[in-house]
Amino acid sequence: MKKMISPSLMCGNIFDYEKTLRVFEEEKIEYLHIDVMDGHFVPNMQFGTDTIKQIRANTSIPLDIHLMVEKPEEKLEWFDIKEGEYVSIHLEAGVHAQKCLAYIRSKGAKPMIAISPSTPICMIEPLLDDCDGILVMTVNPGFAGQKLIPACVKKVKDLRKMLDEGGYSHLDIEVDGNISFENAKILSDAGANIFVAGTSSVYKKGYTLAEGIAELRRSAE
Ligand code: S6P
Ligand code: MG
Repeated sequence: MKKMISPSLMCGNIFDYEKTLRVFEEEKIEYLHIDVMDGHFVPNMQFGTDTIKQIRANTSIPLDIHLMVEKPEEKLEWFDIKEGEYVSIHLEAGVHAQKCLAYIRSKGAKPMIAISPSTPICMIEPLLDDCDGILVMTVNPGFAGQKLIPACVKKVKDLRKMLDEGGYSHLDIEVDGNISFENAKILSDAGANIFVAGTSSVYKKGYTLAEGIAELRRSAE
């Protein structure tokens, strides 16, 4: 499967977004990871709907919107989801995951189900037909700069096996949280193919953005 990079915009400095986006475009990054936090599902807040619309209007990079919000079924319409974007909702965020995934797909976008570290992979089995991918959180959602929870590596491996055995090997596995150069290699070997890049790689001190991207690509191959 093609290995893809999705840098998290929230890890950058808001005053540098313009420059950051131009570098991401030059480096041909595949997706731009947009974290949305509501202060309820996670103890933090991030990116509102108008900001997302402005970001979309100012870059050709397709968005990868990670919704860490309660009751996404009540909020999806606010985002004006576009064709070709990835949109992930958390299984833990409500009881209407299937309905949300179907709505995302009806917009021509690619639905993903996201799972927090404590959620077992068997929980998403009934949703596989409704998804284009699974976002496996490798830290508890809410903040950048955390340490990867080691059990998540086995989870990715087990998930890739479950997908392969069930006829779902075409589904993407995205990993998010402390995707350092070292962890990217480990998770790539485990079966992940989309890597959310944050403070642990692309924005790492001592690297330019372009250097961080190149190093992450090497690690994930
Ligand atoms: C965290 C969020 C993530 C972070 C990313 C930060 O809740 O969903 O997308 O932005 O994980 O990267 P790092 O390398 O600082 O963990
Ligand atoms: Mg995220």
